[in-house]
Amino acid sequence: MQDRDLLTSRQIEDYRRTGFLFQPGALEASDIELLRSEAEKELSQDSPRRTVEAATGLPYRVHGSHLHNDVFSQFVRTPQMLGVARQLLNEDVYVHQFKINKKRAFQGEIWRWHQDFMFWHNEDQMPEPRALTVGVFLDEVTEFNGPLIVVPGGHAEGLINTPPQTEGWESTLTNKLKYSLEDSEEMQALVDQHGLVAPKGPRGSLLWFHCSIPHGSAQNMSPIDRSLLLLSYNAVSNALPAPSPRPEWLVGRDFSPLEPLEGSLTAPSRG
Ligand SMILES: O=C(O)CCC(=O)C(=O)O
Repeated sequence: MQDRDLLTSRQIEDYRRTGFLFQPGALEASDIELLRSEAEKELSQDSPRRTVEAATGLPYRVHGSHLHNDVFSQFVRTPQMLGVARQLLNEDVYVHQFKINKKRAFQGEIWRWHQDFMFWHNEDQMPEPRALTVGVFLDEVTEFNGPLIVVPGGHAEGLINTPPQTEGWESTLTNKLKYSLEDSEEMQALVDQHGLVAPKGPRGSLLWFHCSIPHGSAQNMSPIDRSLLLLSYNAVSNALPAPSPRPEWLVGRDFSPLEPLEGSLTAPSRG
């Protein structure tokens, strides 16, 4: 199958206009179960790539698993991910960032409004907003467990000027966001104009979104976990021009075009 066959021209037009594309229940059940169990393994292993809640010491985020875990390294190259990213960005891509965010039942915290490109431009010198993220629903996402909310069409307005609210790259690991759109008049105006959308769906749903779309998510006060795998691709022509102090597990430095995986995702062998 060629990349051009993965999405219809209508889906691509919708993505360009709204800045997002939702594919409910798109992944095979066996693939999503494999990703879920590998995500739990990643979250349970102590590592500098893992971020824990200050109050409880419980992990809620891990970065860079595609560089350390064979299933995730395969996953970023599956045609369903890589092919769609190439179709939407219209060129070869590499992985700029990979993270798993677990928003725990009863506890999972808010992610304030932000634009990913604000971080990638200011912290990593990414030249242009030619990057995107796919959010893979590792759990069912409902209105109760903190769905990701986007401002449809908000990507087209470009970056909203936001002064840094914390210092140092380490603060970009946590949900105390360095560049947050909270209290921003521009954000208010965008929502007045475009409204808000929170795509919801079963495990294995895919939410593609443009790196400039304003987004965020509320606390999870429900008794149901909400884990989200966030895989960000950048166009090869938009590779970072200079080193950044952020480590490679946080910001991709291998700018070679990714080649598609042949065959299907394979579970690690036991023993
Ligand atoms: O997990 C979420 O709900 C949002 C996280 C997010 O936007 C991010 O990590 O940049």
